[in-house]
Amino acid sequence: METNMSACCSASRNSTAQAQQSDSPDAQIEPRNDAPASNRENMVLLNGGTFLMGTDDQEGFPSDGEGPIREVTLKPFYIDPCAVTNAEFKQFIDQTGYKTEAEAFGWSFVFHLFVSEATARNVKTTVQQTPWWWVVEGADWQHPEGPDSDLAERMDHPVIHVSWNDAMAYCKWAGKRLPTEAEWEFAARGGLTKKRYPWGDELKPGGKHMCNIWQGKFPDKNNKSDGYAGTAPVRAFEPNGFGLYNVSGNVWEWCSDWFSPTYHAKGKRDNPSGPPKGEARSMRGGSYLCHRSYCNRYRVAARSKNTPDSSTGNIGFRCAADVSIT
Ligand SMILES: [Cu+2]
Repeated sequence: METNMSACCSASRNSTAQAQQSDSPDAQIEPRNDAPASNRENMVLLNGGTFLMGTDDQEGFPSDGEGPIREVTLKPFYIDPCAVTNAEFKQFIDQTGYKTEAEAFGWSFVFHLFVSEATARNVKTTVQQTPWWWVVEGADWQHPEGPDSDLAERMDHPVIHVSWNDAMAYCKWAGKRLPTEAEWEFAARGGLTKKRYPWGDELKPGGKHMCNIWQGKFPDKNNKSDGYAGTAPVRAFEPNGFGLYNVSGNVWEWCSDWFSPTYHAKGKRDNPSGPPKGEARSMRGGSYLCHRSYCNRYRVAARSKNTPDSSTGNIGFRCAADVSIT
């Protein structure tokens, strides 16, 4: 089961696939006129300092490189309280005309239960190891379940079907950047030490749902007892101690680091930013598809990865920014 466990929550584009796009997707992007001065006020300023990163939790996946628990020190930084929404991403697209990689490739990965009968007839490819991921032509951020879907009632949900490269382009426009994995984990912990979740060690304190994950039998029956089968609005559920929403569950969030399961065991502990190169970028937080029986990665120390041009219906991002020294 180990293969399935490590792959259940994401699917990657085959490296042989070629997008009809110039080599650097964000090459044409100019920062918006009002960036960055006007867009810090809605961000959360975190003081950084030294915290305990990683876990040796029995529920964890040591092969993902969740451990060892180590002291990591961070400079102050800003981070968004929420993942980037469809409304915010639309503003970016409207101002720049940027074409996402899902649009350039002409398809993205959609979870099978969301695909309409009409769209399903055109699906030719599923992912062998993870057959619940379907290659849906015409699926992109504006059409999350394929060409016959839209964003109605979901403008306050996180944007999905965005690749790491797309997220970087958005950040460039917004005058922001992606958080490092260390910043993401520091922020997600909300000031707590060595806890499993952003709110503590118990998944449902007092029986209360704290995040958007899978309930039921994965991958065929989602009971939706947390209220959602797919994405939830970015401000659904309670924020953590730092005022961040949905760090656990809802959508995976891209981080700036290259992913390595081992690098950080010896790598630097002072503002670490990951290995100098790699094949996949780190993602954090887990998604609405995560379930304890399969992919228990909505824990705050859990990690995953995907290639920078991959997009799925359960990966989004939130932005961070430097604190300028004056
Ligand atoms: Cu998962």
